[in-house]
Amino acid sequence: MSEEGPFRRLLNYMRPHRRTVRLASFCSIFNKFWDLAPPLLIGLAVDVVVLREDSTLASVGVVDPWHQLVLLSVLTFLIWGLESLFEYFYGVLWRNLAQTVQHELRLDTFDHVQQQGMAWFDERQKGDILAILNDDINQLERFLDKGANDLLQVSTTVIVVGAVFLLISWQVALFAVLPIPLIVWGSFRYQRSLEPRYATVRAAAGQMNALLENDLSGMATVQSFTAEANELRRVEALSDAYREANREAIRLSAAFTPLIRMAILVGFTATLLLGGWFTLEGTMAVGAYSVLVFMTQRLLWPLTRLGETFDLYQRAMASSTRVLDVLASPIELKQGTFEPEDEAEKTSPISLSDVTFGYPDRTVLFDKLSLSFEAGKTTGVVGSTGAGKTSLIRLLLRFAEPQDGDIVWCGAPLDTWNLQVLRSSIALVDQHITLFPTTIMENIRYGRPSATDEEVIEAAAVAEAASFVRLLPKGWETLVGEGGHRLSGGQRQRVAIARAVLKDAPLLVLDEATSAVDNETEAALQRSIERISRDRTTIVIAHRLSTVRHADRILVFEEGQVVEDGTHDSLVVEDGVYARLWSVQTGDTR
Ligand code: DCP
Ligand code: MG
Repeated sequence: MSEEGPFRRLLNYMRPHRRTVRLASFCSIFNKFWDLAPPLLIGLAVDVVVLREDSTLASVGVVDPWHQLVLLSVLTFLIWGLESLFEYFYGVLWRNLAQTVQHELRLDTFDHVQQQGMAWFDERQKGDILAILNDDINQLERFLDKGANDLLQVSTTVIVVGAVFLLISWQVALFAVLPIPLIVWGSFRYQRSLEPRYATVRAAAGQMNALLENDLSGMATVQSFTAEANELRRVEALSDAYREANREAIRLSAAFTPLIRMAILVGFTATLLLGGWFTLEGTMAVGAYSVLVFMTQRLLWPLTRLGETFDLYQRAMASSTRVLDVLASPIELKQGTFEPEDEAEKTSPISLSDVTFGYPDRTVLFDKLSLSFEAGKTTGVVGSTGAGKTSLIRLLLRFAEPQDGDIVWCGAPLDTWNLQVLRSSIALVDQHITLFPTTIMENIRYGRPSATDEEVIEAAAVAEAASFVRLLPKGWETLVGEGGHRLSGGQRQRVAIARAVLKDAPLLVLDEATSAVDNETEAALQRSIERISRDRTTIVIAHRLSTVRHADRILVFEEGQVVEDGTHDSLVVEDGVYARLWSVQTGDTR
């Protein structure tokens, strides 16, 4: 959280647009300026017909009343023309600025979010981030579209009308502007108390979004447990919390306009009575009196709309706090500069020495773990669920950072690497596969966007995917649906393997990559993987031991420690954890 107020922060963010803001403000102010002129024209017209040759206009040289009226008409045309012109300009400027700022803010925020480490995402809910990127940014857009102009115009009105009153009669002006300090003071107080209420509203909206997102992506689970009623209740509770939060804000917000109207009434009545009295006494011209009466009208209406504008402002500030907080959240992942020489990754082992790591609020997972993945060889990693196999891979990709110890590849600790170079050197088939809602062809091409169709098909053949793709009615152009849900688990895995194969990186990591395919396909895949992992550093994580059987070396993990290390043959003979697992899987239950 920043110490600065949200408005300051927003202005800072909008600094590059300050010229446009200035120009738009100028147009808003001048539009109001001309908009306030008609009461003056009416005053002058009354003045002409009442006083004729002694009118105000006569005193500037136009003596003939007819000439005065013609002059007034010309002025009217001019002023209305100017008013319309400035209205057009401020409309175009503010509205386009609102579009530009929301566009840039969305891109900046998303760019910033994409640079965050996985720990940042672990702490947050996707739906809430989504609400920030959509709703909150739109809220800001609405304020810039309309609210900024409203605030400027109300201020202009108060100043111009105040000045005119003062020129005509300081006594009347005194009474007319009397309520204004009260209104300003009240507005600030009101604004202050509205601020936390709208912060609550935005937080509630984020919570609700997060639940909706969860429910929608887990709809199959919801339905299979017939938990629809339950979920509806949970959504209802959060939606109700949102409504309540808004109700709190509305209670205050709705009282504002009537209160201001009452305050203004005092000023209006004072003008009416006092001005009328002066006119009757003959100390004030009839024209001046009509200006006063019309002007108080002009003052009255915009001020009553101030409530609405402050409301918009306060909502926008609550939203901009949320957006700017995300933008200000530090990127904890430090970028290094190291880039290996050509081919160095292919000949250098990856060594972990005394690596200590634990997730936040969990017990330590790796305690002084030391091991090394030999270059150009295939290392199998097995072990019970929760032993830390996937976490080890997360450390290699720097999705998580060790609290102590070093991981060195190509002679450089991973945290000194250029992050993009490091990650492009690793082709990962994740345990939880994400496919994108596009065609199979494009999903595989994600591994290397420059690849030709032929290269994509070749990679698919290596991953044993080509055969099933050809049988699909739309073949390579088949849409896989959100997350790849329109493919079977095993098909999804093969598309993911093809994607990693196409990436052709020096380190290949397969985390339970073939767990969902049948034995026959797995055997075929095994042969392909053996071919592509030749002379490539490969890490294969699997529960099915046949998957790692032919690895050059197998590491057995238990609770974050390597408890056994050797080839399949040596481990089977050793009669330890691995031998026991092997006998279970081969059906030999001694
Ligand atoms: N863990 C955590 N926070 C995360 C990920 C994991 O606290 N963001 C915990 C859960 C486990 C431990 O870390 O207790 C190790 O998890 P792994 O995913 O590394 O375990 P495996 O990959 O070995 O298990 P599996 O075989 O089930 O994939
Ligand atoms: Mg795992």
